[in-house]
Amino acid sequence: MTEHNKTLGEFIINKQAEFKYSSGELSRLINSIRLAGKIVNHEVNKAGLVDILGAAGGENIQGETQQKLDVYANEVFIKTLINREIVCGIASEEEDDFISIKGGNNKNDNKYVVLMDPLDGSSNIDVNVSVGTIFSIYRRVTPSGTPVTLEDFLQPGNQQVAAGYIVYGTSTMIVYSTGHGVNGFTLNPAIGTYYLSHPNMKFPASGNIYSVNEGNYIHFPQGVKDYIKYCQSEEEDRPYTSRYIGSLVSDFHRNMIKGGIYIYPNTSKNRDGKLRLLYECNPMAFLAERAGGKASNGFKRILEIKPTELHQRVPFFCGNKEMVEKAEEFMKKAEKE
Ligand code: AHM
Ligand code: MG
Repeated sequence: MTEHNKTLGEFIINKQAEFKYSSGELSRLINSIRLAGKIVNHEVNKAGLVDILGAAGGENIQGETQQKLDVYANEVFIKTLINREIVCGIASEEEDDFISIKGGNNKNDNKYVVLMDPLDGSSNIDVNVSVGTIFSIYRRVTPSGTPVTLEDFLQPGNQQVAAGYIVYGTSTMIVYSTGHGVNGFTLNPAIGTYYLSHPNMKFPASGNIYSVNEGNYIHFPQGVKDYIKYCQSEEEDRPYTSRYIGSLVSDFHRNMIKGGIYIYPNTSKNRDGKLRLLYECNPMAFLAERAGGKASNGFKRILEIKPTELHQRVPFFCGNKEMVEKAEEFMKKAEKE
């Protein structure tokens, strides 16, 4: 069988032995995420039919109340994860607090915690632009048999055992890593099967795309302003191309394939930027590093930041290693001046 004929199901089974805690539970956990992704994909693809099927908050023709898609995605992922009895806790962008989950025998002996953004970039749905799900998986640090605590969720990103995203785009793809490389699978919607379409994804050696919301330029730190001017200057292989979808998963996905940097910096209005450390930046940073890229807050590695709050925000510079290092150089220089 060639790599490209391989389905995600087969790939998970083949790779299970590579994983250091290979009890099969992590494989089942990834399986439940791929299933929830299919359900959400089905719903996201119907979003344009809102006038026919009913808007969020209203009733559809069957008399069912329509939910906002991000709330729907949150419920689907939570239900699917709870059903498998592998996860002892879930934190979500859609939930103020974490959820504690008991195992099948009513004991607190499940091993994994999942942190997720069930539908990132959901404001893009109304205009038919790609959105995504982001997930991050850790082993709990508190003793098995006790309920999970905040400590299980506030682990630095370098403790992640797996992370990934689903992009609901022109095709639906799941891209994830359990620590050994990053692999991408494309959904064949006709038969509901994901195929390995992007084995061992790597950022190209150099990149020429920068992705940042330049509308906020006036509020950016001097280092980011200087880096943007550098990207736009006519020297060597520059000016670079500017591409910004405003959907982190899609911007990251494009930059990993084509070579680029994504920046959501701190601004004079938002001291810590906009993106969330635990379920947006850490999983993307984990994938970036596994794909030969880099992720930083402008000064230090994202994966080494010790979280203090579930929903904490962090400035985010992520993409080709060289490009992130260059941006860091400008940040450092501007700080000294
Ligand atoms: P969300 O979690 O509320 O959807 O916000 C996250 C999104 C990212 O996907 C995207 O990169 C960013 O917000 C865009 O923000 P902005 O519109 O400020 O550029
Ligand atoms: Mg989000």
